[in-house]
Amino acid sequence: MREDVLQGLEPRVQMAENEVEPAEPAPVPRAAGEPDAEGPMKGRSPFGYVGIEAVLDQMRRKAMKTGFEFNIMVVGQSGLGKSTLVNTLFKSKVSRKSCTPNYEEKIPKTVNLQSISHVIEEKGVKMKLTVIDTPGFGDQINNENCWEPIVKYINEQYEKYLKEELNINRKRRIPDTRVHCCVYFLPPTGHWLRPLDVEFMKRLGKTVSIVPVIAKADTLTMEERMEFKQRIRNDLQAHGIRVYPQKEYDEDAEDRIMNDKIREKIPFAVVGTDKEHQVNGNKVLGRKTKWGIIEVENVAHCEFANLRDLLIRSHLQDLKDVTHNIHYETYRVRRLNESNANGLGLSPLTPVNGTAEKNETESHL
Ligand SMILES: Nc1nc2c(ncn2[C@@H]2O[C@H](COP(=O)(O)OP(=O)(O)O)[C@@H](O)[C@H]2O)c(=O)[nH]1
Ligand SMILES: [Mg+2]
Repeated sequence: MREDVLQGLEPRVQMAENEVEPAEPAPVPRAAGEPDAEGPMKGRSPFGYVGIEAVLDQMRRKAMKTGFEFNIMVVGQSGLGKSTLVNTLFKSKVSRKSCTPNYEEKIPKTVNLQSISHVIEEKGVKMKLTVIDTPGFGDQINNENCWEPIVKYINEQYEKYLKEELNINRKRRIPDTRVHCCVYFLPPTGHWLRPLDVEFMKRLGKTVSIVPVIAKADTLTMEERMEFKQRIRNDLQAHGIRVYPQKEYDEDAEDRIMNDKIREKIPFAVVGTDKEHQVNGNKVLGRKTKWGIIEVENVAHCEFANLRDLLIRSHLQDLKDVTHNIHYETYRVRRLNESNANGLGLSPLTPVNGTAEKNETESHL
């Protein structure tokens, strides 16, 4: 056979002639005119390379086309810088700042949940980011049960997803409103976890991935920060509170090493800002103080960059996976068991509100 014919049309036959006969029969040669599926591999040994790695490109292209959803909840007292930090994280006005100037007057009667969605696009990748703000949390003198609306909201999103999954004509892509991460803001007191913090993280830790942060860390000295962080870690351990990333969800040794580094640093002492300043001729995000400019993204100044890297650059997909495979799965199993125990089968799920309240009561026992 002529070389050009072999190359263009029957590469496998050519190899069989030139090399050792393969153990398995060579695949049927493509007919003339059929597209060359081997693309860049033409001319190389077809037995040495299959091209499976190209699936990564396919996944990437698909993911870019469909985009993805990420839902982040911020919890903490008013004025701790929640809105500012979310804006700093996504470098845009994604979270509404409180506009009422008088602090006393803006305290709402109850915790009031607000969710705002934005589509953020960077280098062709689209992300639908939803920020769920919880104004009013911990603002009252008696904060008993102020976590209830939050538990209710989280469970309602699981219930919505479950209902969609159980639908006979279910959507190909179920809209995902589940909370993938809950950033819990600790006031920079420099003391210990308050009973409210313990209660909140204890109750919510098994339902959602919690990332605690020390808010407005610029108000503490470096020594105070280190001490406060250590005390918080001790308190978390003493109360059996598991925050993200949990040791038991590490998938392998590599995960463990990476996550151990994060666990050593938790809670991140963060500073947020919406202002840029000139430092050595460069524009940086920072807060101007009497002592100079605190650069938000400089790891020598605060741990904002560590938080950003965890939430967006290194663990975003893992947060989604943990939400789906662990928190949602726990919810799903419990709900399906409940339905079976009631002899109702799967379909007649109680309405979202009723269910959420029921689960909420259970989780408070
Ligand atoms: N010192 C300091 N002030 C901050 C920080 N982040 C936000 N603030 C200020 O604190 C006030 C309340 O911030 P805001 O984001 O509205 O708090 P939220 O009520 O928790 O959403 C604003 O005046 C912010 O400029 C921070 O990291 N350090
Ligand atoms: Mg706010």
